[in-house]
Formats: sequence, C-alpha cells, structure tokens
Amino acid sequence: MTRLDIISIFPDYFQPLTLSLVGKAIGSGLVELGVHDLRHWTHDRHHTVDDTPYGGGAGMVMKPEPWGEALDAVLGEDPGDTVLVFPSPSGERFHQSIAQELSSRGRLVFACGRYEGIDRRVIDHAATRVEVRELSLGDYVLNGGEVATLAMVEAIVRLIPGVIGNPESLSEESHSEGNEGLLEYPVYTKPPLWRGLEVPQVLFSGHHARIREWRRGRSEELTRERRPDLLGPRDAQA
Ligand code: 6GU
Repeated sequence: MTRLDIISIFPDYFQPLTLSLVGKAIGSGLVELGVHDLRHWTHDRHHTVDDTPYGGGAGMVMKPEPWGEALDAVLGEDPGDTVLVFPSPSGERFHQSIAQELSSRGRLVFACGRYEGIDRRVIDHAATRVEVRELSLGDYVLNGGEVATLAMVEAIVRLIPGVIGNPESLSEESHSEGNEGLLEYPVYTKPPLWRGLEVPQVLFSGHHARIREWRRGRSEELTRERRPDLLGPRDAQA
C-alpha cells in the first residue's frame, strides 16, 4: 500500500486521478489518496495564502504559515518512509529513474505551489524533518505545481507492483531501464493494409530473432533522429 497526499489551493485539479489506471489502483487498495485544500490551514476571513515578496519584484509569494501548518498536519508525528515533493521549474529534472525510485516508497506528499513560489523557509524547515525533493518536469513554465503533480503521480503509480496487469510491457517502453535508454520502436496492429500504408513485412515473419533485430534498429534510428542526447556523447555526433 502506497499513501499519496497532495496539498493545493486547487483540489479540483486532482479529480482526474479517480479515473483510469490511477483510479483503479485506488479502488483496488494498492494506493490510498488524500487531497487537501491549503486554505484549510488559513485563519483570516479571506483565507489568504500569498503576500508580496521581500526585496521587491513582480508577483506574489506563498506565505509560510499555512504551509507550515498543512505540512505538520499531513506529515504527522513520524514521517518515516515519506518523500515530500515540491514541484518547481527550478527543481531537479524528473526522470523515469526518479519515478521508479518514488514508486517504492511508503508515502509521497506533493506540495503544490502557485504564484512565484513558496517562502523558501517552508522547504528548508521541512527538509529537517523529512526527505525533500524539488522536481521539475522540464524546461518550460507552468502556472503551478498541480499539472506537474498529475504527471508525476501517473508516472509513479503505474510502476507500483500490481498496478499494471502485464508488467513485461513496462520493461520495453521508452525510458525504461530494460530498453537500454532508447526510444520505443513503432508498433502496428490489424489491418495489414490501411489507407494504402502497409505493416512492415518482417512483423509477419514469425521469426522472433529477426523481429527483435528490426525493432532494435528502429529504436536506434528514432533515438538518433529525435533524442541524440540519450545516446551519450560519442554516438550523439551525427
Ligand atoms: Cl514541477 N512546476 C511548474 N510550476 N512549472 C514547471 C514544472 C513544475 N516543471 C516544468 N515547468
């Protein structure tokens, strides 16, 4: 059983997690999900979560007090095997290997910031109590951590043992360790001829070694064209 908690000022963003594979993992008891509204831990009439930045500059910063109380409540007395994730465009780049590692942890807490970010002391203080990871999806800016959390939760939950019916499908996909860092080869299904386009003949051959070789070749070709960075410094030179 993996416990997931998400803290956000937009709890409605996480409605999609009740659907599909993640929803099934929750339904089957493999995953337990708690979504928490940060404003629950505000005490003023307007449920204020942000304020102007010290030192000046544009935008607003999330106040430390609501975050401090929220994390105290959600982490509890003994955070144990918990990882606290702060999604942030200035975080470490999220990767399949990080998803793999997080999928084996007992509990994950996602703290979704908005505006120009959360008062730094919240993250620094939390790091004295629990393992903290600041994670970014990539080099572009989203309005807050919510969409990034949805993506990370999906990437992590599908790797929890028992969530995917056929775990062999996991080892051949792009970015998995079993695929040696190559992009996945193209796939085809019936009919054999569609809108004048044929399925590559080798796939009808029943010759497993030749099929494996063809797929490997396509994987290498695709990776060279689209993601030479994955091939390492020497092969990357086209
Ligand atoms: Cl994790 N958060 C935000 N706000 N923007 C991002 C991101 C995260 N990853 C890429 N862009």
